[in-house]
Amino acid sequence: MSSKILIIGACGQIGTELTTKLRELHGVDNIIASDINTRNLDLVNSGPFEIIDAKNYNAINDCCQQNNVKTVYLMAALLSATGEKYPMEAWDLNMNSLFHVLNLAKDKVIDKVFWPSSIAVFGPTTPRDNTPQHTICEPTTVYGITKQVGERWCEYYHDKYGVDVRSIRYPGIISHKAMPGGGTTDYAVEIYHEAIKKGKYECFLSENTELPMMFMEDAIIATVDLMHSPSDAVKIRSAYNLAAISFTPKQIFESIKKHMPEFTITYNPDFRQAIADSWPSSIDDNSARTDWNWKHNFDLETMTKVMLENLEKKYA
Ligand code: AKB
Repeated sequence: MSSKILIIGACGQIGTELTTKLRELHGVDNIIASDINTRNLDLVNSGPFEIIDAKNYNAINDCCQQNNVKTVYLMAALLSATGEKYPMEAWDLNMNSLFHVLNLAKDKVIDKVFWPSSIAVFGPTTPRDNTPQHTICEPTTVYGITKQVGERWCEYYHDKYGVDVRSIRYPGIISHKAMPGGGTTDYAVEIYHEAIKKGKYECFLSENTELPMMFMEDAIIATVDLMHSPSDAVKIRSAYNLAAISFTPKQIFESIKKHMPEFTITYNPDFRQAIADSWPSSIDDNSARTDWNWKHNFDLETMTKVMLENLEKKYA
C-alpha cells in the first residue's frame, strides 16, 4: 500500500486549504482528511475522510496503522480567544494531541510530523518590533503557553528520539474559504465578510493595534515547502518565525475603502485587546528565508483585492 498523509483538524481554517493543496500535490487518494465532525461537507465528500478526535490516541493510531499513514499534519487546536474561555480544554486538546502524534513518530508508526505554533508564544516582555527567532517568550494566554511548551517538546523529541517534526509560528491567517474560529486575529477575516455583507464593521481591537498577518496562499506554500525541505535544511526543530505583512485595523479598513468608498468602521475593543497587546507587531523571519528559502507573495493591497473579489462571488 502506498504511504498516506493524514490531516487532523482538516475542516478548520488552515486545514481546509492545506487538504486541497496536498490533494493536488500527492493525489486525492493519498490524503486522509479528518476532523471531529463533518462541518465542511465539500471537503468531506471530495476525498477520503475520517471522523477523528485529536485527543483520542487509539483513533489516530488505528487510522495510521490501517492506512499506512507516514506523515501527519496536526491542525486541530483551541485558539487564543477560546482558550481564555476554556483554559483546561485548550490545555487538554493542544497538548495531548501533540503528544499522541509525537509518540507515534517516536514509536516509528509514522515518519514525519507537522505541528503549527503561533506568534502567541511571545508575550509582553518580548521585543515587539521585528521580533527575533530566539528571544524572550513569556506568553500570557493559555493558547500561547501550549504553543510555547509544544515547541519545547517538538525540539526534545527531535533531539532525543530523532523525530522529524517541523513547525511554523503562524501569524494571523487571512482567507476567504473556511472561517477562522476563536482567534484574536480573526477580525482581519471578519472585516472583509462584513464589508461585503453589511458595508460596515465593528472591530473588537482598537484602530492602531498592529499585528503580524499573512494571506492563506502564502501560509500554505510555507507549510508545504517546509515539509518538503530536506531534513538537514530544517535547522530549527522548535518552530520557525514566519512573516509577510503587518497592519492595524485602521490600515486594513483603508485598504478595503479604496474598493468600497461607502464602507465604515467602528471600534469596540473587548477582552481580545489585551491578548493582541501582548503580541509582537512585526516578526523577523530570516531563519526561514535562509534555511528553506521562504518568501511571501501577498501584501495588504493584493490580499484585499483577492479577498473582496472572492467574497463578492460567494455572497452574490
Ligand atoms: C489567534 O489569533 O489565536 C491565532 C494565532 C495568531 O495563532 N490566529
